[in-house]
Amino acid sequence: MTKFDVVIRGGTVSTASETFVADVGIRDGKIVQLGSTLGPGLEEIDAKGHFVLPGGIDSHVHISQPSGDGIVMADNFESGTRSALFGGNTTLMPFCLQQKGQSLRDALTDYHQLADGNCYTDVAFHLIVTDPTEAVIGQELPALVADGYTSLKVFMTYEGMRLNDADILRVMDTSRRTGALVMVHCENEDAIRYLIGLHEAQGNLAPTAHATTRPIVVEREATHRALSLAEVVDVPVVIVHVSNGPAIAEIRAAKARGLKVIGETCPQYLMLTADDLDGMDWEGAKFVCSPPPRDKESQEDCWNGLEQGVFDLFSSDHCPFRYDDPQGKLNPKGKTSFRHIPNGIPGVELRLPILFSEGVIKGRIDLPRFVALTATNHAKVYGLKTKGSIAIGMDADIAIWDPQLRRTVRHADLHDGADYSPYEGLDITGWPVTVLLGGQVMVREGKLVGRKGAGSHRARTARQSTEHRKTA
Ligand code: DUC
Ligand code: ZN
Ligand code: ZN
Repeated sequence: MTKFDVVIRGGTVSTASETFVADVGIRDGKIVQLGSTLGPGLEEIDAKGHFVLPGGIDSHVHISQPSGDGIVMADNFESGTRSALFGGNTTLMPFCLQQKGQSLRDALTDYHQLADGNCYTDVAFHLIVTDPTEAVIGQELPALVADGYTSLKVFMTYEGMRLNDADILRVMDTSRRTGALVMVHCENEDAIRYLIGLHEAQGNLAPTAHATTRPIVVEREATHRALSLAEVVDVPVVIVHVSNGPAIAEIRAAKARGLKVIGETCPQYLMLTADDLDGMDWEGAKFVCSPPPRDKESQEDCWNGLEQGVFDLFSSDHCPFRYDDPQGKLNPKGKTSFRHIPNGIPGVELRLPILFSEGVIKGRIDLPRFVALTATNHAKVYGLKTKGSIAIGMDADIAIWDPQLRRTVRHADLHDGADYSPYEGLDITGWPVTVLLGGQVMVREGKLVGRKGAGSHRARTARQSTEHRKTA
């Protein structure tokens, strides 16, 4: 009998629907057999007492994204994917930002140059459309969807990035025709501008004003609008990084009307509150992200959304900036006003351990739901056909977890390029210890053994394109 390349023996395997004890046989990078007495492997991994889970897929991360005005993101593809790997992930979906005046193709060329050969995990790029010219809508997007870039994000906030409703409708319409999936960042920029004006007039410039100028109502209104626009165009939509109950209620209502909505939330909305932005001196800058963390009630609402299926996706929105750095949070302007503090926090390495410890260990969600929220649903939603599950024929992207390992978060133990963690001091039970990408051991018992460049970009297949039902 041909040997397996690797056998993971005796672990507790979980998929999105069941949990069972099995050996996992791997050959040529794929899972080829599951059973109780598999033959030998060239490499044997003892997983008794451990969980054998699909490698995490983080479908919302920002890496090496141009951030304007002397600001530099803390992670490039090498550090970002290495950090992700230590957190039990095997695929990341970073955003490729189209800068104003730039073609999507050129943006992708730049992004591939940064990523290719430098990744420890697989990657699949989403596009960010900021300049939806006739050429972008009519030619570039359809061609790129055909080439496997099948999802894109639009912003309703951030001057220079946001689209107006007419342009969002145009992007949604081309997405319906091509089978691309639209993701929307929902915050009302004009309302935020108005509130910023009020705060600045009163001299409220500290980081905490970031949260008060982006209150729940601006997210709720934009969520309602994005869902309404998707309903008009008759297209599925992903509402990303949802932070609170009223926005969740909008998603529930749209689902009840029959719209296909995919909801996403992130660790910061379970673990942080706006009070964290009110730290000593300018320490609150460490927690500035958009939408901002809210309050205890919102945290509870987000947990309920995860438990009850309003959310299909749990992503990190990893968007790291160094804190004590003139190119990061404490840039010269950032020290004078919240308005100039770059938005975003690191989280790619702790997304899975946080949900495991706070969700599975504390009994809020079971292991199959954890797997669905962190891997399987991401693969299904974004068309990563061979990823996200432990099953025959799938890529052998696997994280082996020690469910009893307890560690306190210290940024010094993490692997990202930032100089702090927003979760410093958090006690976590349950960590990934060994991670395989395409059957290759990348992290063994907490030590990096894989090589940079083992991960590569994965093209995807689009959903079925559809006719507008109301024109039929
Ligand atoms: N907000 C975003 O829209 N993107 C990245 C990080 C953030 O805080
Ligand atoms: Zn966003
Ligand atoms: Zn984001």
